[in-house]
Amino acid sequence: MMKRFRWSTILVQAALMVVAACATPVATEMLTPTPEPTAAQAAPAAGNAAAPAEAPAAQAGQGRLDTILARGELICGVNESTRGFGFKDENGNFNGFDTDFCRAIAAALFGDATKVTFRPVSSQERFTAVATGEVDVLYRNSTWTLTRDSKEVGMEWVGVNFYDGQGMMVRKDSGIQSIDDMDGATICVQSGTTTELNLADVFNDKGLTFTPVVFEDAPKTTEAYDQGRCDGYTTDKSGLVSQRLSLTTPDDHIILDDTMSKEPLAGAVAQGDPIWADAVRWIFYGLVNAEEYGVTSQNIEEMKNSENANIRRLLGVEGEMGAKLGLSNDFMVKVLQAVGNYGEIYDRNLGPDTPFNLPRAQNALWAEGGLQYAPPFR
Ligand SMILES: N[C@@H](CCC(=O)N[C@@H](CS)C(=O)NCC(=O)O)C(=O)O
Repeated sequence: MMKRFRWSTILVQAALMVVAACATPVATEMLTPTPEPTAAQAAPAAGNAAAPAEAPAAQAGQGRLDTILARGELICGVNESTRGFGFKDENGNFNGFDTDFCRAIAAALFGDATKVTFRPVSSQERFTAVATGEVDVLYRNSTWTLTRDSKEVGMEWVGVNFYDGQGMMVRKDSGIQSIDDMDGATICVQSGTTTELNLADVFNDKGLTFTPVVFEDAPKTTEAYDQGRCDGYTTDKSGLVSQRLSLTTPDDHIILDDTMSKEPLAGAVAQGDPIWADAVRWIFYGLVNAEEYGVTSQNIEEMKNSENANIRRLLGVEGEMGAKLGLSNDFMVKVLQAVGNYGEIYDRNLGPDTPFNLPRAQNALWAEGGLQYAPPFR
């Protein structure tokens, strides 16, 4: 049986965190919500705003992988205000679960995880940044959907690194216990997200009315909710755990048990360059396989002597797996030395020793009842 994600437990633990996540309230700026659309108007295309008509194909004769190798560094589109996932600290350093996947790619390509420039991208602009080639890859709590996988948005998705779902935060003293208690509610939500679309779907399905108050970024959305302008605040549950910490009194707020959607958060590259997409995809699969085979950042040398053929292929001791992808055969050795396996990345950013202490839940390996399952290196 799969373990249930216990958001109430997480909240208590997350409340210990002092510094705000996902949003630093904008103290001086006027809050200017975009015109409040009706539920029906809120739905079309908001999750795919600013999408280009078509993704550019690889430059003549030179694919993205070659371009990046020639450039000598990776450019990775990330979040800068979601602590735990993608966050720019006081010193300008980027850290978080998503940013470690960027580092993994840099390690695979250059044997050096520092050869990456992090480019913060907003919800609205992220897919354009990928499709126009401004960034090589996107790791920014982005949900894989059909439309975003189509020519309309032009993404190629490269493996779900975090299975999430949309949630709703409300004030504890509101008496609200589930979304069913929210008829007529005003809900703070961020534009350019699946969140905005799901909100309309869920309330419409339940026959409930609501008024969305839409903001362009997380800090503005959080501040508006904190000021009491909305009865509820909705985004990915991971985002809510982060956002809640930036409220004046986090303990006064709860995340409801309702899960409003599936939010498979994944890396993405531009459509039209399967060589690059495969390289990124198999770096991710390598991280998951490494955890499955018990290969960690600490035991690589020992594991190179393993008689298990899966491990030998993963570490490039046997076979030519890297060469088939245009990478060195020991690319996963470099990745694992730099960032560790999937489980190590998870634990370092979200695990028991972090303020989040998010249970692996759906993000456990398939063999442990979760959904993380990587095809074989052979
Ligand atoms: N997974 C959803 C939501 C992603 C999203 O943009 N979430 C917000 C709420 S935490 C965010 O990351 N905001 C960061 C910001 O605006 O700085 C999607 O792909 O549309």
